[in-house]
Amino acid sequence: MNNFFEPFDEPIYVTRPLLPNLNDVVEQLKQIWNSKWLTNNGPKHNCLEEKLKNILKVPYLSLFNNGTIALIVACQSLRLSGEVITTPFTFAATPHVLTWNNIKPIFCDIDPLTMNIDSNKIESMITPQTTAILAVHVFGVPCDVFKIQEIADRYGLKVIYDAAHAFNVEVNGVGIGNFGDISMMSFHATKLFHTIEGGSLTYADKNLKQRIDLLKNFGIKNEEEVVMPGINGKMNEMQAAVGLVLLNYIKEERKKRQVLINKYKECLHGIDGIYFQEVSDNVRSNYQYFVIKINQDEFGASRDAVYTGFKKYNVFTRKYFYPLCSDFTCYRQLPSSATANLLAAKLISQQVLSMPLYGELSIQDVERICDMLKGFKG
Ligand code: T4K
Repeated sequence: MNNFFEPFDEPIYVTRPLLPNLNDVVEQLKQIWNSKWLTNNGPKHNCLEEKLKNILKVPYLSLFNNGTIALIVACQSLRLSGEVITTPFTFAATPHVLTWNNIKPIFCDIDPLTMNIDSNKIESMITPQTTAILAVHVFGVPCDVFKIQEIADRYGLKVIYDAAHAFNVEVNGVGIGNFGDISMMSFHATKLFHTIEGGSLTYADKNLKQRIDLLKNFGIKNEEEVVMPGINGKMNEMQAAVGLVLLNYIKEERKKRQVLINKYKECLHGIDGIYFQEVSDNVRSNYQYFVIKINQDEFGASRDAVYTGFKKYNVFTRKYFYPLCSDFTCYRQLPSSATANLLAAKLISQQVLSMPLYGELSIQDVERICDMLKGFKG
């Protein structure tokens, strides 16, 4: 492989957190100091919850200290048990949440174009033990939400969406958090909108609000009544304050990322063996990730060679999501982890590469990264 380029002086990571003006955060912190109210449903927490409900166009929302705890509570709140059908092409948190609920993850293959759970294969994975489908809007691209709901309704299953990547995504103008019984969004530092660590559950069932809010606060109803075995899932006031400040920045950040993705697509268009994730026209994207697929036979170099090659230029792409969760030592013995069941997921996990994407990158940086990629072509 020839290379004609100098490495970047500073490392280029797959992402960098969106950081607000420090003075704005300090102002928020002063208010918290004065109030002496640091956590447990404080004013910042409640304010952020209200604002996010409007932005995400959802009727009910509960904030959490991170997305993983939120997802654990989502399973608890719907009283899931037995088996839940999910995707192996996701972050470790997704199947782990099932395991923490004493539920067996059943891995279903993915659609190679969207990289989401293949809705045509879900039905064949249903058994008498199945209680739900836990699908992931991977990289913020929506699942086939209508087909999944139709299957769930036919079999009496619950649907939870791991929408960790899908903050403010919309389908046909409807907030993504409205689909299924419950959706979880992550507000981790690596996300478009973040609270350093954090997350939320959104849902349409009014009755769930009380149950979810009890579950995230040890099940404490009042000073003398604890009504269920809850956990500590509360978002504190500092987290909420960072979120409140960042709400003023996300529109601009989303726009910058859109421009960068357009540049990536323009520079990489027509290169043999480079493919993009498919997104339907009815989707309002959040531009959370930019992911390419590298077909080794057509490109002349493997995904791993490209990943390693980039490092020499101080560019740190990521192989999200390799290895598949079904290949983790804790899951590989499951019958649904068999390669024959997950042919598309296996292939995609070997081809996929998450490219650097964050508002601070310049157009020139993207052009340079694309030129490097072209230099790896065999
Ligand atoms: N479901 C799905 C589908 C998910 O993707 C995730 C999380 C969850 C559930 C769980 O949600 P949370 O419980 O996390 O809310 C990162 C994130 O930590 C994780 O939240 C995210 N998914 C996952 C896809 O990416 P790592 O292990 O790859 O992070 P790390 O530390 O390698 O960071 C990636 C890059 O970001 C670094 O190379 C540099 C940059 N970075 C990172 C941090 C933390 C910074 O520049 N500053 C920072 O503070 O998991």
